[in-house]
Amino acid sequence: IRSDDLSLPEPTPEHFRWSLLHHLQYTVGKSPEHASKFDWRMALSHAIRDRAVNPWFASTRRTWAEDRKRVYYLSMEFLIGRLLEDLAINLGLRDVVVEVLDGFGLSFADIAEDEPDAALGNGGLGRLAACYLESMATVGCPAYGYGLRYEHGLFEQRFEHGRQIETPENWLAEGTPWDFTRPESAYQVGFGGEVAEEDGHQLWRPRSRVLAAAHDTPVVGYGGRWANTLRLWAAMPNADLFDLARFNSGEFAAASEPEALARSLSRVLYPNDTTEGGKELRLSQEYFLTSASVQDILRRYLAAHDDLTRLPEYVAIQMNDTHPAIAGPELIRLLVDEHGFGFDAAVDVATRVLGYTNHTLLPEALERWTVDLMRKVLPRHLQIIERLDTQFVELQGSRPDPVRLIGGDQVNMGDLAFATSHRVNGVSALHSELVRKDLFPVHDELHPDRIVNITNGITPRRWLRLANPHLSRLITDTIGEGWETDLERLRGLEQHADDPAFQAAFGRTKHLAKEGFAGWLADEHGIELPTNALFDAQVKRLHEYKRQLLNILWTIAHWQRIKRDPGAGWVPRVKIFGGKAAPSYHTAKDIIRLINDVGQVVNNDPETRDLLRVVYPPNYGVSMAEKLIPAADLSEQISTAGMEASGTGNMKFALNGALTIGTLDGANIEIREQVGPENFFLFGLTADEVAARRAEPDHARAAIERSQPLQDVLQAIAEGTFSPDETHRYGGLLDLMWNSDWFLVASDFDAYDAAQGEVERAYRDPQHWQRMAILNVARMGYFSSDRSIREYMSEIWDIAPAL
Ligand code: 26Q
Repeated sequence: IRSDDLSLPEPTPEHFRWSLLHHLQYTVGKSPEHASKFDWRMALSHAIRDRAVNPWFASTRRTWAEDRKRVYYLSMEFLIGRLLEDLAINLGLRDVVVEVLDGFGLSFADIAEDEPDAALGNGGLGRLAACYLESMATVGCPAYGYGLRYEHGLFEQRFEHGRQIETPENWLAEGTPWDFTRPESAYQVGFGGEVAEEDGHQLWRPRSRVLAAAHDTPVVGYGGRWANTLRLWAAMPNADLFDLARFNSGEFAAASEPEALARSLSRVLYPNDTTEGGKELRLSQEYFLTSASVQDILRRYLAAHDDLTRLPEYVAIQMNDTHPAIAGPELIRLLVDEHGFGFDAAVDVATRVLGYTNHTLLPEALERWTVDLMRKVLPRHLQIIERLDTQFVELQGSRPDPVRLIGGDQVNMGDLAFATSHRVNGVSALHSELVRKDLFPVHDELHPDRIVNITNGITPRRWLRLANPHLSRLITDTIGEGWETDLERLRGLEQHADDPAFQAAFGRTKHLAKEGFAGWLADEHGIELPTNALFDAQVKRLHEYKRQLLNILWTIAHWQRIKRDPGAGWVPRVKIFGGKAAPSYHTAKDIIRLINDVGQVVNNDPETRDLLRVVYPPNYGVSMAEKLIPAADLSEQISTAGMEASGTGNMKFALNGALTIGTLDGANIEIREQVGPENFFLFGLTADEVAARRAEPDHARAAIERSQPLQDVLQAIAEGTFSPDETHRYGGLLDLMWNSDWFLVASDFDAYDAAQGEVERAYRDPQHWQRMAILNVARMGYFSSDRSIREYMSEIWDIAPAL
């Protein structure tokens, strides 16, 4: 039987209805009378998944038949969210699905909402990997995503008395319909032990081995013309780890301990979005992902080729930050120790295969592992890194203070990743420039062509078509179909920006999205919102550099002003916050609590509650973003200049017609260039000015003393206005404000206040506002992740699209 003989008939409503009932009965084991929402969701997911298989097979077969180069995207994080509606849209099945479900009295939206998010990531870096997977499938780039199949994704957040409480996330509790388990694709990953020398060769004898088992999810591009694979590794104990003798003698827990330790490699995602220094488990997770993936890549290559010197013609490996940067040493190790390569030849092949994307300049976020830990976990790799370090120092000639891959007692993973890659990229124009000047100046001098910029992008399928059906329909009605895969076509909206009828229609889509979000907030959290208000949103991980503190301090100032003059014609505002703090990041948690405390007071103030609300729905993630972003009027992108590598939330908001209030940071700069400076609320110090201001002694105190509104705000906090039961609750934050303020909240406060005044004025003129919002949507085509991926393909991977 050929696979073609099994291809499915056209997805007519009749056939799809049959398929749904078939899966309900034979996959889920339920009859329609007894099926729960969960049962229907599983049956529906399987019926849709069936339709992914043929494009998936066809793409795989073509890649083999044409012996194409493939890209392997290695990432510790894939922040996927839900998949049901994404697949339905990309396979062109959404309308059929709605119709068939309707026939059973079921709502697609309701069933889709039942799916838990796959939250296998922290934030921007993980979501970028998910957007890139979807774009690679859409543009026809043969690709695999490699990651870990965490049992527990990013923790769930709730608030108790305004404070963040974390609970374990459990997305696999009820099983996932999307993955195909591949027990036959399993690899041994070694840890610890020693390196022995045997007739001139180094031989690593690991102390223990853990099995990596593959779970595959098809990733279908828009239109269903191409599909790739997301391969997630699950850690499985080797059978010999279970000590049957101990078990039989009654030591049940002890008998299972080694098994539990092995499984811990894919147990839980680390919840920090900067580094967790010195943690053996984290390093082991990184190696587990990398080793299993590199073994799989070589196995696939050797199934069709025998000459490993030609690997770079067929394989590109992209490292998503330094988390998989052990890929360089691992590839060199396999080539030297198992395939007879000389060291230099192995380094040459590895370097031509590898690329490294940098996502951060924050010094505390650059990964470093102590030499002792490296030696303990990966002794052979340490030898290889030592040799690379020696060569790298030699390359620097007589430079007095050479850059080291191993400095003092630490292995610098950024320098290692740079030295073993043929391309290193930053994620926005400004960021790439700072990567060149501040992070890797010496590397850049040695390899002037290595650093390139690839500005981030977002997939318009999920972030416009799926998330914002009302606006999507208006766009299609106005400029026709095709913008989903050719986002520059949104330019066609420019000519309608001054048309009052179009402005009104555009305004209605925004209002519908606001009602959608408000309805969800009421159902899910019992919070009622006025939908005539300006929705002002800052949603992202909590970080001092992202300056949620600046936002909430301004909110207090605004509240104080309204109270002083309630009749001054204020624009009603809803300040929306969302985001999680790393569990051990105490300052970030204080800021969360302050936001919630301010909300308590402001929302219950009868003088102001029609004009100002502060809401902070807990557990922000991909699915909440899909509801909130289309509803926003104003997007807060207010990081200290020079600190946000790119941002991608900024792009999602602007694409959905929110105006940005923002600093000259990351991709904000390019967004402002694209949409036009007159359609963007700019404020704040530039990256250069930030550096200069930090050098001024007592800049914080000086800035506070210049600003009466800021003094009033800080005084209200100090007096316990928002913590009446505990006056000194925010002593720590206030001390930071007065005495250090590394992130220049005080220095930028007045400029931010002025920009918010501009926002207020602009919003009072609905036609003017609508026009600016339309022009934002029309000019965001550049930020499609399809554009980013095409740049990776030509600038880094040297892969031609298969479509
Ligand atoms: C590393 C080691 C140990 C534990 C955790 C980590 C870790 C995990 C996640 C370090 C960093 C991250 C995530 C970083 C991140 O999300 N960076 C963001 O990447 C986006 C995509 O490029 C950018 O848009 C954002 O500007 C950047 O902050």
